Amino acid sequence: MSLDRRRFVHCSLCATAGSWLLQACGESMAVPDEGPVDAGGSPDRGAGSACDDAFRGGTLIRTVPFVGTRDTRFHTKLGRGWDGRLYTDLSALTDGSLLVDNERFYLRTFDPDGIDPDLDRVRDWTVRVTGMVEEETTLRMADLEPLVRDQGAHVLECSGNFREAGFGLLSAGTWAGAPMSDVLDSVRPLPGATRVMVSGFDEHSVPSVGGHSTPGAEWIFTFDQLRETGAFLATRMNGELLPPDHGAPLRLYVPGWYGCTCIKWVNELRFVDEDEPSTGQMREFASRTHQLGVPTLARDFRPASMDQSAMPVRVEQWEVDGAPLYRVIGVLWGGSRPVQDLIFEAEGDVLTEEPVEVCPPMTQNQLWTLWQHAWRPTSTGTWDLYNRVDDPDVRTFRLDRGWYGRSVVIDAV
Ligand SMILES: Nc1nc2c(c(=O)[nH]1)N[C@H]1C(S)=C(S)[C@@H](COP(=O)(O)O)O[C@H]1N2
Ligand SMILES: [Mo]
Repeated sequence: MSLDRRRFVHCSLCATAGSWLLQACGESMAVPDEGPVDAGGSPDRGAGSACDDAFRGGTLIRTVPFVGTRDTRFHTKLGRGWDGRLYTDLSALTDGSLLVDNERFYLRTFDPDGIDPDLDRVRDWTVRVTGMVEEETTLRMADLEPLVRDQGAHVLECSGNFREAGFGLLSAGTWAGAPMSDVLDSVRPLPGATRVMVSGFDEHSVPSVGGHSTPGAEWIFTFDQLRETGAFLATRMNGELLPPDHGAPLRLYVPGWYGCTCIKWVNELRFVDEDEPSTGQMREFASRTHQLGVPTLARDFRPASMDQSAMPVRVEQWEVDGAPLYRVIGVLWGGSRPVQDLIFEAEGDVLTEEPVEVCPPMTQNQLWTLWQHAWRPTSTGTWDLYNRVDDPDVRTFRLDRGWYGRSVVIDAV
């Protein structure tokens, strides 16, 4: 078993178990703080036809399925309450369809049945502003509405995204919402207040099976983290009012951070100081957001930002000039600046590494960028596919550990 293959097997456990196992894979856990994430970029055009040269005049034979994916029903609501999931089929991403509509956008936790069904959420929802403030107040949607503006297209990923579900806990959409910086400006914190705990409604009548999800959805941020990421309280998604399952009427969105920080059904902003303990939600997601252990204080959590990530989402078998040629299509997302040096790694009998020409190039980090690669495997059999970024200045915590590795069986070369 080669080193890389072992990396794959190890980390497939990590991704599913998502606990201390990850740390068994990680050698160096010391990761510096992430800088600000660009806000306001525009959707990328994706892999355009100008990049299809290697396949021009060829014939598409078939789409090669990924192995090791459970028989997942995509775009279907599965389970209930906290355990409610909807997995997005990423293989459908193509030129010009980089956004996922609201019915297909991944779900992690369904609309809580503890919310009064007769409540008019837009009219009567309240957000309490509490803790270390000069005066505790209550915000209504009508107070936030004047602050709402377009926030552009962003990708959202569950930190517990995993191979067996086709990495379908990942989607992208356009958002509108009230900037947290404006909300912070409207509050007078007491001296000593340095952080905000954002809480969301989280009462479901059916407990999580096996206690996978613990009640309470709260994440604590420094004021600077909320300002610098361009965090906002989202009211709209893909041009529509936020759907109930996505947190209606109000959810936090933290560009560039994992979904577990993007609290849905927000109902409280609590101002706290440096001694505030971490929340149950933060502890539940500590390993999946690559913390050092499970810090007991909020201040010892590092930003739950997404490092630069990449993976194949579709492999097509073509016949070009009488010979098989494989078109590997993938996405690049996360990170804090566009990368130029993407590598495609295929590990079968041999390990091959080939530079990927991302075309059109990656220009922003908010939305994913499509890439494609013409691949000629040297032998039939099982191949494990990975990406790597050939730039020591780009942090790739998960890529380094094979998190997004995927496998295909090649039967013609
Ligand atoms: N109140 C509340 N907010 C929550 C959660 C939750 O269980 N309860 N799950 C979080 C997690 S883990 C993720 S990945 C995202 C998922 O958002 P989505 O279902 O809109 O895609 O919501 C986050 N916000
Ligand atoms: Mo998540």
